[in-house]
Formats: sequence, C-alpha cells, structure tokens
Amino acid sequence: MEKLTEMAEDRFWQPKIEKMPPKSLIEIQTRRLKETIKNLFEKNTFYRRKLLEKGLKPTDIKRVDQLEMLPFTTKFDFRENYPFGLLACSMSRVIRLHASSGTTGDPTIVAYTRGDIENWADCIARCLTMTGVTERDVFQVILGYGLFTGGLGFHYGAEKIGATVVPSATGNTRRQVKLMRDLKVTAFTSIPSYTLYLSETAKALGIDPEKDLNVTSVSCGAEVWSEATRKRIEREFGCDVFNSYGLSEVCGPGVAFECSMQDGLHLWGDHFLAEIVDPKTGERLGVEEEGELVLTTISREAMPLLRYRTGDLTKILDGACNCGRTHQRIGWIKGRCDDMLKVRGVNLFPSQIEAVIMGLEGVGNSYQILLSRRGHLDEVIVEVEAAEELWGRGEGSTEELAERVRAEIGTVTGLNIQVRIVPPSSIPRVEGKVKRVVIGDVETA
Ligand code: DLL
Repeated sequence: MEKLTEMAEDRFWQPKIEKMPPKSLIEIQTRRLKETIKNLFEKNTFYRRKLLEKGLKPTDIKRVDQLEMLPFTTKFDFRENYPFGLLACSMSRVIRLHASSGTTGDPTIVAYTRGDIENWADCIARCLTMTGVTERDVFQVILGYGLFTGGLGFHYGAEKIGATVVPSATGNTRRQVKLMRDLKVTAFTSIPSYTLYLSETAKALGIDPEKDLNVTSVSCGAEVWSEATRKRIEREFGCDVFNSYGLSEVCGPGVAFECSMQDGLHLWGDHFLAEIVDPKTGERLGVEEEGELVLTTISREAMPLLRYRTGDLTKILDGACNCGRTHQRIGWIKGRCDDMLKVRGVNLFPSQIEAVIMGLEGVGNSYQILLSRRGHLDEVIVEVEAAEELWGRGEGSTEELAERVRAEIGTVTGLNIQVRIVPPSSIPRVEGKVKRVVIGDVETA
C-alpha cells in the first residue's frame, strides 16, 4: 500500500489538465459552459423552452458562478423526453446508445458522439492511472457489458491506457475467480458487494485471494458502500481499493474517482461542473455542506445536461489534495435522497448501518435491512450474516454478536434496532447492484 502513495507523483494520464492551475481551469469551464448553453439553445427544443421560461438567452451567462441562474434537469425530464428529446446533435453523429438500469417506467436513454466516447475513455484512463493501473497491468472488467455503462466504459478507458483487458463481464463467479488466477490479473473493477462475493467464492475454491492472486488495485462503485467495506475488501485481497463514482445520465463511470491518497473523489472539472443543493429547496449549499449533487456537463456533444439533479447525497470537499490534482473533490456518497428511512422520528440512511456493521469483528460479508412502512414511519430489523468462524462457535457467540451490533447501531444512530444474526452466505448474492433494503411486513419481536 505504501508503494502506491510514494509513486503517486508519476500517476497522471493527462498531467497538464489534472494539475492545471485553478484559474486556467475556470477559463476552460467558462468557455465550455457558454458553448454548451449556446448549443442547447440552438439545437434542443426542450432546453430552449426551459431557458426562455427563465428569461435567459445564451449570452446572459458569462461566468461559471452564474450557474445558479440556469434551470435544473431531472430524471423526470429524461422520461418525458424519451427516447431522443434531449439530443443536441443529429442522429448521424451518434455512435452509441446506453440506457440506465431503472426498474420503473421507460429507461433513461443516453447518446454518445465519437467525441463523447473519446472524452469518456480519457476520464476513465485518468481515473485508472491514478489508482496505479498502467500498460503493464492485466485488467479484468467485472461489470455488466451492454446497456449498462459500467462494462464498456471501463473497457475503453483501460484499453486507452494500454492495459491488457479481460472483459469477463458479470456472472459465473467461479469462472471469474479462475480467470483472475490463471490470467494473472493485477487489477480489476467491480461492484463492492460482488467483490466480497468474489473473495468468498475464491476461498470456497481453495484460492486465497491475498496469497494466490496477483491483484494490486481494485476499483469499486455503482452502489452505496462504506469505508468499512473498503477496508474489508482491502484485507481480503491484500491490495488498495478505490471508490469509483458515475451515472449513466452524464456518461457512466469515470465522473469522480479516488486517487492514491484515498481522500475524497476527484471530479473532472474540465468535463463536469458540480454543485451541492438542498434536496428539498434546491438552494445552493457551501463547501463541506452535505446535500444533493447537481452536475452540468460542459464537454458533451450528443446529450449535454444543465444542472442535472443526481439524487445522490454528498459534499464538495474543502482544500487541495496532496496528490497535486487541482480538480474539486467530493465525499463518498451517503445514499440517494430518496433512500432515507424515518424510524421513530430519526432520519436514517442505510449507509450509516453498513458503516457500523461491516467494521465489526465476527460479521460476515452481507446484511440486509428489513423494513415495514407504516404511514410515514418505518420499522426496521437488521439481518446480519455471521462470519464462518463465529457461526461455528454456536448460539452464545451469535447472541453476543447481535448485542454488539445492536449497541453499536444505537451509539451511532440513537436508535434501538432489532438485530437478527443469520448463517454465513445465507443472504442471496446478486451479480448486479445489491438491494440492501427489503420492504415488507416485518415481524418484530
Ligand atoms: O452505476 C455507473 C457506474 C458503473 C459507476 C460502474 C461506477 C462503476 P447507473 O446505473 O446510472 O450508473 O447508476 C448511477 O449509482 O446515481 C449513484 O446513486 C450510484 N452510484 C454510482 N457510483 C457510486 C459510488 C452507474 N461510488 C447511480 N458510491 C448513481 C455510491 C454510487 N453510489
């Protein structure tokens, strides 16, 4: 782990851009923002109407700090304009379409020109380079290929670096692990919950992920997770693990990523402008204040977005990073605005529970939150898998673990929550994003 930090200075894909003085970065942002607005006004009827409704012409926006004057875009606007209403170029320039994994209504369609695909690959190449990936690495992409942006997004970025890409996608977990061993994979990307499943599967096959594999760098994202889970994965694979953030609407993965300092996620300011707003009022919040992340794309050609409400809760971090990059950093995603549970008057995010559970000795690799909705209130039971060793020690040990988990959740949240310890590996594993909160009628004791 120390090795990565020492070498951090070398790890730049586009050093001039990544270390650009803030004043030059603002110049680029201003120019690109103005171009984006002009383009949208001229080529997209939805945005032209939105801008006119606000009484705005493209020439009214002269500086980046006037961003607040612009209208928001929401997921609803994607649905209303399905499939191509947000396009700002002719279809003949579009070379790829992706779609978000939404489960209700029409999916969100995202279009890319050749230039968009190039920029996206560059963003991912920057991200992977700062986590230590080079042309000498064998890089396994354990993410869905297809409409989901994860697989192809990482694929193009890793190829751009010149790494040897193993596009193993998702599924057939045993084969994933065997490939990792046989092809001497040195770095991979996956979803955090699935990464823990990979390590369980390796052990079941008699492969010790730390000793028998050659993995030195893992990037994980696409779902809410915590520092405690990061430490777990680092322990399991004996390597560094980095947080990887992105969303289909603004391109896919590669929007923000941790560098070797593991101190917040750098958000590429020459492609995206970030704001944090109060999720209820939409009012702009300050640095280090937690709220909803709002993103404006300033280099996209096919589907530029003004002030897109991501629904993700985080904050913009203060100060510069020791790695030398000048681009703003955001904190870990606490959850989605609509993830918040209200239990006996207390606001609670599933990520707070995860942070407690995954850091405790004797806890296995998965948990779930069983929820029953009664009016506006939630009743909660937390089901926690025991680790193999603890389960083997019998009932006294599981009771003691339940008590520890309950007490720890109580200390962090102020709530007395029922905890149920379940056998190792008993909660179903999934290949995609895990669903931690299960809504149903909960039988409380
Ligand atoms: O999940 C893109 C992606 C692929 C990101 C691979 C990272 C790695 P969507 O399916 O559109 O795109 O889902 C985007 O997933 O708004 C967040 O709520 C959540 N999310 C993504 N990355 C993280 C992360 C991809 N690092 C939605 N931490 C986002 C927490 C994340 N949540």
